[in-house]
Amino acid sequence: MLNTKACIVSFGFCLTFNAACGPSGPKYLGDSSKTPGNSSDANDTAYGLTANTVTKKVTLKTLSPTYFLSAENQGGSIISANRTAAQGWETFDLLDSDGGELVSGDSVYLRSSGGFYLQLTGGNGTALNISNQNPGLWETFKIVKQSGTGVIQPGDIIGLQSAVSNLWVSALNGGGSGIDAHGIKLDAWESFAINFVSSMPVTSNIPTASSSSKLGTEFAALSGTLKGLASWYRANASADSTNGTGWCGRPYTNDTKGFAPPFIKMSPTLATWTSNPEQWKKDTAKWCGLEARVTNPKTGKSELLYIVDAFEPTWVRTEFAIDILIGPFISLVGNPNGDKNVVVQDMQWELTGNRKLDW
Ligand SMILES: [Ca+2]
Repeated sequence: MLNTKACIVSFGFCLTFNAACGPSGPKYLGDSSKTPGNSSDANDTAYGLTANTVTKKVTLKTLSPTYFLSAENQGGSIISANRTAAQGWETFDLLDSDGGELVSGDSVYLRSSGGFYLQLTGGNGTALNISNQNPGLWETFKIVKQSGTGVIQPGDIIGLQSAVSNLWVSALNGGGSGIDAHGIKLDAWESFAINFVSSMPVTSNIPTASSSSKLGTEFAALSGTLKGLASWYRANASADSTNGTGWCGRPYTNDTKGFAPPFIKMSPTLATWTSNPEQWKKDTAKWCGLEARVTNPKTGKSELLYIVDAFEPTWVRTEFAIDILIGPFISLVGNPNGDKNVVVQDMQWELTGNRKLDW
């Protein structure tokens, strides 16, 4: 929540910028007919999505040092290899063009959570961005196992080879900063461990726990059952300072099983998306996606909700107040019919120790 408009405005600008001003040449490797992102290029149609295309959610991690690939702001601009934890921006749709099993040698597209495809750009012919929404030849990569052949399994080491240049996606210095596609073979910097999010347990880096004390000392202040005022908000309403994307970086709807704890709990440094996005992301990396059992003390009704957003300090009346998306709020409390005075004074919430990687 807070004011995400600035971010999204600039995000929109990026999108416009890339669509209008994206690289239009020079062409690469003697190919005189291909323009990045131009889906009307004749040969692009051979690389488009087909009825058979199968999509898997994946994370990709460099090997040494280990960092996750991340689409900044969920796509629309740059992609880097500098995140230590996988959340929404680090989770990609891998589109297996011919469907069936994902096997070594398949043509794939990598799409960010915001719907943007990894793309080889023009210019020097090795730059990558993740800002185009129309998959074509310049967005096509061959996924290849580092060793062996056949079906790609979770944890396999793979490389991504551009269909345009035949060069390999490469993490600069092996990980920790940017990526490009300058690799001439599938070497160490071109190697990524692939994992399929759907095949991962919901719980990942945080152990399953019946008590949130198992979350670690950094969560000590939020262990056990907390009580606070619970209010409601809509996912995309200017009156609620929302625009359809939470501060955890993912789009949501009124029916998302999500809530926002107080901003101050999530960012002790008081970084915001607007003031310091990098610090904000660091601060909230441990919060976004955490699962909580939220219980209405009046009815005993409870729901498992996930942290998807931050609760604007101005409106936080009690230390453990939470703001709940309207859909689950209706389930827990009933329909407030637009009345912001409909709140629950002592809503109970307890972190379960599970985390949903989507957030
Ligand atoms: Ca396939």
